Amino acid sequence: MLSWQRTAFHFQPDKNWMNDPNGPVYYKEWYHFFYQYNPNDAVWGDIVWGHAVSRDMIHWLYLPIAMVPDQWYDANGVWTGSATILSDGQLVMLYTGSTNESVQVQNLAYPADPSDPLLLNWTKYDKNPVLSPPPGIHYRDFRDPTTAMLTSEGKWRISIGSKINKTGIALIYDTEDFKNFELKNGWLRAVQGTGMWECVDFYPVSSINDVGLDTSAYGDGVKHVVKVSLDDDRNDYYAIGSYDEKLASFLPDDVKNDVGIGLRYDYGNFYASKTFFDPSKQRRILWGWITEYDSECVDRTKSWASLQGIPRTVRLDRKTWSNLIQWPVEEVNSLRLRSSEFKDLKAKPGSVVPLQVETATQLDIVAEFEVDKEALETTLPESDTDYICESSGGASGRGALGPFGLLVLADAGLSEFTPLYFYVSKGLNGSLRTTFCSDQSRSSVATNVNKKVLGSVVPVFGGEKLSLRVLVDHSIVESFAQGGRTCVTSRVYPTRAIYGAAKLFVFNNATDATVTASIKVWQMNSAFIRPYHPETDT
Ligand code: DQQ
Repeated sequence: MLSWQRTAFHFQPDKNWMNDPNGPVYYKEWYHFFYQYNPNDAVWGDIVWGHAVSRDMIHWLYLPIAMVPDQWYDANGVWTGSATILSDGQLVMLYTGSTNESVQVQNLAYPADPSDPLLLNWTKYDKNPVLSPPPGIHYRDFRDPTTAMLTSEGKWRISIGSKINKTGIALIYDTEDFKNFELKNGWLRAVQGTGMWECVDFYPVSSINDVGLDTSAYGDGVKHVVKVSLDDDRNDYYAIGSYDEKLASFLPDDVKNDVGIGLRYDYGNFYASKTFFDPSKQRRILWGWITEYDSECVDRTKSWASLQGIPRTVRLDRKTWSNLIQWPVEEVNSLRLRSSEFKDLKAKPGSVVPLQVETATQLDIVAEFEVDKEALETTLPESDTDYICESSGGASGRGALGPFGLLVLADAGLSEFTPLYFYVSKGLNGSLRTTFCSDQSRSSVATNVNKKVLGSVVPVFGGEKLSLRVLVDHSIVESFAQGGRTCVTSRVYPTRAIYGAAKLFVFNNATDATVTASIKVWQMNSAFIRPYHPETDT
């Protein structure tokens, strides 16, 4: 049923429900990926830790379930947690258990056999829970421990998300053994009005080069990122700033972009994300859960729900200094097959230009757009400089200098299509502002799916062309604008633009400017994602 919606190179279980990424880690030459999983249904519930391993984060082997709710302290679910590799190479896992009375507590688990590269068996510490909600914290508002980082005193420090009234907070604990913890005074950060902070992530990024940093890196040339998943609006927000290790507190560089009120990893569908440091390639990798935008009833019909985004490298943008750069891991390029190239293609105002590619359901697209210089100079300032994707009317609303971009997962008659577009607007002072949007309003003739226009402003420097990378995989479209400064993930459910009927177009709906596009399109192979067979897979 609805088999054309199934993705081909994104990680998802063979059936049923999946949500948050848990404890991603590189261990004995394997990438381990754990995830919130319901083994019994295609909706949330009965949560266990699913487990898969990979050599390259693209091809996966499903392993047996790693942890199930078999103790009073996780009877209502083995919820989200994180891995920490200790200085001697030992691996520890902290996770939230929802107890038999639905109290949120933190538990310790570790590999039953640390010499097993596949980490097939897990032992839960016999004195769990190691942490219960402290005074003043509601018993259902205490979850999702972070990967630990070392303090200058040689202790391990973790953060746990919570809230007090409507103020989102990140509690801080220090520990020497992951069994006994000391609650620090104050919070890593607290922001009024942001509600419950789920899945806090806290990590360093280099301000001197593009190399990823170990989670404990601190000092000169290091900035810090705090990410929270806001339960109230189900989006992932981050802030870049400074971390005072002695005070155990984080200060954003720009309070307007404080934690939970400013920047988002992704302006589409992306939640409960988590990063980890990959020592094999000196990079920080970001995993994010992509939910469904259809109904539970349909999910049950197709017998699966949700997938993980393509893992992304994440680093500081050392051109803007104000945002992160996210980019699909380089390993995804190994799926590229045949390519088609379209150079200096002119799209006149009001035009739609078909691109001759084979099937257009599994693609990696790299595109550059240049707006006619004369139009940029002569266009009169507009009043709508604060173009907002959500309220813009999408790709059919016309301005002098936009929208223009691609139509993906489109059928020949354009009864279904998903525009990914830039919109350039000129302010009264002559300055240009660029927005990137993904318009789901006409992705499907089905009525019971999300039809929002998603996106946000994207920083563009003088001399830069507008650039876009898009991964299309049947029912997911991941867009990385301007090298990964602004990212938007859409779930779309075409009913006609499927299999061989799916096409790709360039469009320009600006009224005053011709756009020149150069585009390279690769057909993408499917990833191997299958169960592990001990006899043949060792
Ligand atoms: N999902 C987990 C929680 C977490 C939430 C439960 C975020 O630990 O807060 O499945 O999606």
